[in-house]
Amino acid sequence: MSETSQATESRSYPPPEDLAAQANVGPEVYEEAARDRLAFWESAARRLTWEREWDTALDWTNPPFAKWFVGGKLNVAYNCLDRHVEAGHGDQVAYHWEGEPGDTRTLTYADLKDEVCRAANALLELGVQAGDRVAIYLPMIPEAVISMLACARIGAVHMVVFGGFSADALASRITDAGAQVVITADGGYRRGAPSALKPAVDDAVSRTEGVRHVLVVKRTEQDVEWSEGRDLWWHDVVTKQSAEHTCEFFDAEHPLYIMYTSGTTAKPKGILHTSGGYLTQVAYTHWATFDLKPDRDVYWTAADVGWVTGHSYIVYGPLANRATSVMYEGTPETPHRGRWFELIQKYGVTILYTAPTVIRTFMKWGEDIPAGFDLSSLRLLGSVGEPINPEAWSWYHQHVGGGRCPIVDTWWQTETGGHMINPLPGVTSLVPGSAQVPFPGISAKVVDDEGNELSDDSTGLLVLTEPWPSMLRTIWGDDDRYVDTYWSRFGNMYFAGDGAKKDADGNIWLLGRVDDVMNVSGHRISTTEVESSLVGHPTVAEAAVVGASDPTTGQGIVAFVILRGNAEDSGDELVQQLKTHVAKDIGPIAKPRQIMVVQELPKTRSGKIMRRLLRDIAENRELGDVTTLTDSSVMNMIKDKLPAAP
Ligand code: 6R9
Repeated sequence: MSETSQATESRSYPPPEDLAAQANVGPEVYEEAARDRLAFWESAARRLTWEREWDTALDWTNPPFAKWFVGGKLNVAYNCLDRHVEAGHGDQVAYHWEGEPGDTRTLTYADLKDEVCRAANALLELGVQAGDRVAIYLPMIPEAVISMLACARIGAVHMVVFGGFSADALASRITDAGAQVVITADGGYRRGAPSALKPAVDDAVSRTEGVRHVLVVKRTEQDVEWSEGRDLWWHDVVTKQSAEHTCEFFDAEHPLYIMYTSGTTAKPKGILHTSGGYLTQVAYTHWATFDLKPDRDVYWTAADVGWVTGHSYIVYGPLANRATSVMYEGTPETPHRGRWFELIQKYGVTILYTAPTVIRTFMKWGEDIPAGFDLSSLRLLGSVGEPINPEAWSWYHQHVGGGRCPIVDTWWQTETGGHMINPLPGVTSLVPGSAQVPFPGISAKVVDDEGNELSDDSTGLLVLTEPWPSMLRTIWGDDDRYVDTYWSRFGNMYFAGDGAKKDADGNIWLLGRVDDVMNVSGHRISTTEVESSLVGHPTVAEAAVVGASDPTTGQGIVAFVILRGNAEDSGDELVQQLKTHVAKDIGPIAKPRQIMVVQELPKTRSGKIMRRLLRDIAENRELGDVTTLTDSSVMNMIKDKLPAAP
């Protein structure tokens, strides 16, 4: 198949008839939301249980500081657990949890409620009060979810740090958030071996002030250093608590969590989310985008809770909707490359949500692996984190979804809290590679540098023109930076930082971060487009493209590619072939100056390629901050392979 770059993508997949006939939402939601956006979000909020209903849906009198559902009171954990147990669903499985070594735990809604109440009582005993910050640095074990909900239950603000991040990254976040308690584990399992967490916490806490207690879950039984008085075992402190806890109800705008965004810029930003609007939008989008049927579906977000995707679509959305979920601790290749497919088969997963980077990895490993498992339970697939290249879309559609499952490509951000641009599976005809249309009740546009709306495939900037319920409320401790970063460029519109274009059918194509747009001899070329073209070549599994400064053209295109499992690296010949392929696909101006075949690419927890580091390499610079890489050794591997720059 050669017509796979975004420029030429023209396939369209209408919704499967049986799905459309029973879908949770139909085309009417777009009309309802267009008629009265606030009334639409109010009806979405009524899917939750409120102790007191709000007086005002939206207070936007002090933009860009939004308040949603003003006057309303609710408890987020109550909405995720107690109300389902009270309605007679206590025996329903909330999580089928699977550890990397193959150990399992099944938590029903009643079990989870009990565990959360115990943890809430323990936090109270440790002196944690509503509004206090609690850092969570755990592997993908049930205690991660339990800790988050225990905080929510007592009104404490959680701040989850991805377990793969360094002590440095943890220390700066603990300091910035002012956390008083850290919840961690001795370690977790990663690639077949126990990987320690506690030493990083000891290191981080020694460099910060204000941490009174470190609560430690025993997971791997590794030896740990112990600071008497400060450190406490989870099994000593939590397990003995009562499973009764009467929850308090908090204002809709009570802070729920802080999540630091991945280090694609200098100092990480503490994105603040609050309770009522956030839960409204994540619950509603989870239900509508994935057509979730709580009595039938087995839902799996295969991602880490340390990423916003885990917060919204492993924890809050699925639990608010009473979903049965799968949660998996480890990596896709442990103990073998079919592990995910084995889990889909074992639990009868019906909905799978993951990132394009994983799909491209599966492509590299070859389609024989998914073909070895029974994946017939799947009925819907989702994608998040990056544009999904049409080639990867087709592979996912065919080799995972058996050609029958719609793929919902969801564009959103840590800052937006929930889905913003995506198709609806019972309504939208899918166009591979495009996230397509704003979610009902969301207003998005593509504009030029002056803020004028663009259409017809002109490349511009994505903006959101109206406030939405799950929007960030500020950057923790830095209102000015919030205004500067997101609202100063266009005044009254939210600047997302993504390049985008809108086609004649109204579909929005995301083109990567604005700083990923290259300027070659005065032409704006998106890294995403060149990457998509490369991945469209039969030998390439994954590609990362950066613009490196060039004395003649301003910037020159430098590509790093990973080959598919069955492709042969014929050296120069292959590189020439790939250059010609891109030139034919997009145009001679997009022909890469240099292409390097590598084994791995530097990625963040969410699978985003850290192009900043590749640019450092392409321009022969010292490497910048690598604290948010999942594996910092890949940079040395790439450097070692490097020919001298031309
Ligand atoms: C949820 C999440 C946000 C950035 C965002 C954009 C990119 C996410 C995407 C996508 C194209 C999609 N992004 N989903 N680009 N299509 N479906 O990823 O949050 O980690 O904060 O990243 O990710 O560039 O601006 P976060």
